[in-house]
Amino acid sequence: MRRFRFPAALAGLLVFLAGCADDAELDTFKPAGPDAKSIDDFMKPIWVICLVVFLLILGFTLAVWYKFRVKDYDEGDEWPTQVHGNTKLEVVWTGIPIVIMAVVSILTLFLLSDLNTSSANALAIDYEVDGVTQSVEWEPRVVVVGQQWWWEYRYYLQPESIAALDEHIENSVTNPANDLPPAEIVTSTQMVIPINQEIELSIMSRDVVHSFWIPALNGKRDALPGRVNPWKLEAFEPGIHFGQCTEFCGLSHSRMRMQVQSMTEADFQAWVSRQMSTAPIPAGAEEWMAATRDDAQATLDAETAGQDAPPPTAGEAPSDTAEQRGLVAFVGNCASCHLVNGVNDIGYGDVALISGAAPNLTHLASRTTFAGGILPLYNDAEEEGEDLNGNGITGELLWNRNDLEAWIRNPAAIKANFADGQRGMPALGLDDDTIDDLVAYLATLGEQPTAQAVLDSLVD
Ligand code: HEC
Ligand SMILES: [Cu+2]
Repeated sequence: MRRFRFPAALAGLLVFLAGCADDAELDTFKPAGPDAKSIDDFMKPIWVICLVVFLLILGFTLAVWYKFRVKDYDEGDEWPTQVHGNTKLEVVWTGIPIVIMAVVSILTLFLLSDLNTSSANALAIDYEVDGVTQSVEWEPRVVVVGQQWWWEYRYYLQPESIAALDEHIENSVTNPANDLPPAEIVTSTQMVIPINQEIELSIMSRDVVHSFWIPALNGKRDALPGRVNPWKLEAFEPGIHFGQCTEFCGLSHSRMRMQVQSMTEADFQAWVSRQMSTAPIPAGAEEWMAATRDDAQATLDAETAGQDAPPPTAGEAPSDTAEQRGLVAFVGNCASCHLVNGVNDIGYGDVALISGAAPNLTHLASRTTFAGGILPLYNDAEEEGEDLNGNGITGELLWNRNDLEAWIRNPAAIKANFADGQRGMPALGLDDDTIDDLVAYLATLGEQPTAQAVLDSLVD
C-alpha cells in the first residue's frame, strides 16, 4: 500500500492546484457585474468567519491535546480530571454558532430577494430595418430557453410581441417554453447585452431541468419545464462572460455551455439593427427564392382554406455558385428544423424535434461559437499580426470549415446526442459536395464578429 502513497499524494496535489488556474473561464471569484459582486462581497466575510472558527477550533484541539497528553505510561501518569458537562461552556459553544448561522441566513435571504427582483429601466433602442430608422422603449428582458443541449435567447422588442409573449405565458397550461410567439431576435449560445444595464431574464426549459449560470455576472438559476423563473444579469465592462449548464441534464450536459457578450450601448444598438434584418439571398438565387416563398405562402393559404395546394411555380433551382447550391440544400435538408428569416419563415413551426426547436441560423455567422459553445465558428484569429481586415484589429478570421463540415456530416461524433430519440441534430447522410456548399452558404448568414470577440470567446 505504501508505494501508492506518493503517487496518490501527487495526484491529489495536482487536482488541488488545477483549481488555481488564474484564467479559468468559470472563476467565481472574479465578479464582472453588480449582482455577482454583491454575492462576492457577501461571501468574503463569511470565508473569514469560517477561517477564524476553523483556526480557533484547531488551536484549542491542539492545545488540549498537547497539555493533557499522556507523557509516560510506565510511570502511571495521572489521568486528567474527567469532566462531564459544563453548562456554561456548552451554552456558549452552541449559542455562538447559532447566532452566526442565524445572521448569515437572514442576510442571505435579503441578498436572494434582492437578486430576484429586477428594476430594469427602459432603454431607448434605435434600429434600422430596410433603411428606415425605428425606435422602441425596451424594458431590457431576455427569454432564456434551455433544451438538450443548448441555450436559446429570445428578444421581444416591439410592444405587440411583448404583449403576445406575456399573454402566452399567462395562458400556458402545460409548458410556456412550447410554441413561444415569434420574437424579433432569436439567437443561441451567446446572449448579447448592453453594459451598465440590468437585464431581466425569464428562464424556461423545453424538456428537462437545466440551470443557467454565468458566474462572473450572477449566481445559478434553474430552468424548469412548466415554469418561468425570473433572474437578472448586469455587466460593468464590455467582454465575454462564460457559463455552463449546472444541472445534470443527460448525455451532453457537459457540452451545454453558454456565453454572455456585454457591449457598450452604441455597439448593442448596432447589433440589434443587424439582427433585425433577414438573411441575404445569394446573388442569382433571388428569383428562385421569391418564387419558392410564394409557393410556401400559397400552400399555407390553401391549407387554411381546406383546399389542395396549387402547383409550384418556382422553376429550376439555381446551381452556379456554392452559395446558391448551399441555399437550395438548406431548403431541402435543414429547413424542417432550422429557421432562417427571409428563407423559410413562411409557415415555419412544423418542427420535427421533441424539444421543439433547433437553433435559429439567420445570423449564425455573427456568433463566434456553435453547438452549445463547444466549437469556434472562426479560427486563425491571431493576437499579433497584420491588420488583415483593415478594421484596426490584427489577425484574420477564417470560417471554421472543418468543424462545420464535420458537424453537418455527423453531429453525434462531435457532441454525443440522442438523435433517434429526437434530441440533438441527426446525421443526414449528405455527400461531401453538398456539405461543402452548405458550409459556404452558412458563412453568408450574418456579419462577421470582431476578431477581438472571437479571441475573447475562445475557451483555453
Ligand atoms: C431534425 C432537426 C434538424 C435538422 C434536419 C438539421 N438540424 Fe442542425 N441542429 C439541430 C439541433 C437540435 C441543433 C442543436 C444541437 C446542439 O447544439 O446540441 C442543431 C445545430 C446546428 C448548428 C449549430 C447552430 C448553433 O448555433 O449552435 C448548425 C450550424 C446546424 N445545425 C446546421 C444544420 C444544417 C446545415 C442542416 C441541414 C443539412 C441541419 N442543421 C439540419 C437540428 C437539426
Ligand atoms: Cu442542461
